[in-house]
Amino acid sequence: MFRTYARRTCRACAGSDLEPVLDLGQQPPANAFLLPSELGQPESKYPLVVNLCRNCGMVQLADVVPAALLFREYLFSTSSSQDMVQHFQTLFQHAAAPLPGNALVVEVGSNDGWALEGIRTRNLRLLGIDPATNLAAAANARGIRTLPEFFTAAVAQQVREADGFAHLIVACNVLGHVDDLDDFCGGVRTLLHPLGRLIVEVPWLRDLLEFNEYDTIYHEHLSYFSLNALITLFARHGLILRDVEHVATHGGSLRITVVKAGLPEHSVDWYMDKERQQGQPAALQALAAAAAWNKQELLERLRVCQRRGLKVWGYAAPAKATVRLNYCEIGPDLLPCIVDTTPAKQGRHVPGTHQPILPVEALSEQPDYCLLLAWNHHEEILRREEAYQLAGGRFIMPWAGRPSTP
Ligand code: JHZ
Ligand code: ZN
Repeated sequence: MFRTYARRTCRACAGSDLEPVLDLGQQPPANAFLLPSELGQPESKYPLVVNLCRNCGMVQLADVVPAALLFREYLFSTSSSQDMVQHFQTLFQHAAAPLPGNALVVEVGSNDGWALEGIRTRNLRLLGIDPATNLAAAANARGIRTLPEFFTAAVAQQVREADGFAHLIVACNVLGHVDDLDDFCGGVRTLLHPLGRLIVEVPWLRDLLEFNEYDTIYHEHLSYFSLNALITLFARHGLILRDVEHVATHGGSLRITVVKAGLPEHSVDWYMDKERQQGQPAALQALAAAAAWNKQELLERLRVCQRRGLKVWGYAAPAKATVRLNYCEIGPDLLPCIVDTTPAKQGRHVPGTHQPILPVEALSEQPDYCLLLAWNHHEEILRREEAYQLAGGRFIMPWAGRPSTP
């Protein structure tokens, strides 16, 4: 059992006016899928309490599980979704298009390196940085140079000394995982070329609140960003948030471009307005009730299926499945197993609720329904599992709604 530490200052503005707004109870680390031999042993669980900074509006976890426990061996790989690989490769292809020959491109949180693959044939120097030693080794084995490190100011300094400035730094779904964002921004300042760009993607707090995406709240995700919090953070480090796009990934994300010099474009004001219209403090207060409502509603639907003798399995074991199943207390009695395409997850069990994870080929047993726990990939999954649907199987969404039609 590792010890958590309580964070008392805001990760974006360094203020200390933090107010608890949601308590999801004691939860296991969402990606700590258990080996069969670990099933009988006591499991580590940690508090999952969300704070709001009343100064800058940043939403963030109160308790920090050590990063070394969460990220050094990582079972999630980007390449588990073809749509996501496509999304990131396209991002790199567009962002790299205007770069001078031989420019350095750095991806922070490069996972298994599949995003960088999108520009490997270009005349550029590519470098991935990712703390997961298993994933960095896989990327290196394919020739995508990857440092098995957390991105820190010290690592940025080392890279700059060895490779020079980076014209492009990309960090997708990584900022939320970083406890010391000041150190991260310091690293960006050190490594980014004066005319270079940092491109960041983070799930957007507005969408989390709008669509009740409480299952994306887990220990790995220390921050849930509003645009206002991002601007505040970068401004404290002399970095300018130049433009914003809204992208559909992970339930709705912001893609932002950050530069060392320049002026913000109109898109920044436009999305700031969207946040103001939502009225975030009120929407945050409603989140606890929305999560509790989902729990009751989902349990009821599963019980009805059980009473009618219908077989319901889970489809996909993303980190967010661990959160939803544990928070809703959905055990193997209501949902006996889960199928997932990731070989490293198969044969393991969901932390806390213990459903076994089977290969997707097990769907040939034709459960009546599959609860689609990786709802963010629903289009790809419905495409992929056509045979199951044609044979009469149906997907159901984890929020109240209709079964899908094939
Ligand atoms: P997916 C990850 O969260 C991890 P997770 C991380 N912490 C993060 O920040 C977010 O992304 C943004 C399976 N699958 O992408 C594969 C199928 O079985 O929702 C994966 O196990 N069949 C870095 O873990 C899971 O679903 C399929 O056809 O919540 C998807 O996990 C497809 C497409 C996926 O991320
Ligand atoms: Zn703050």
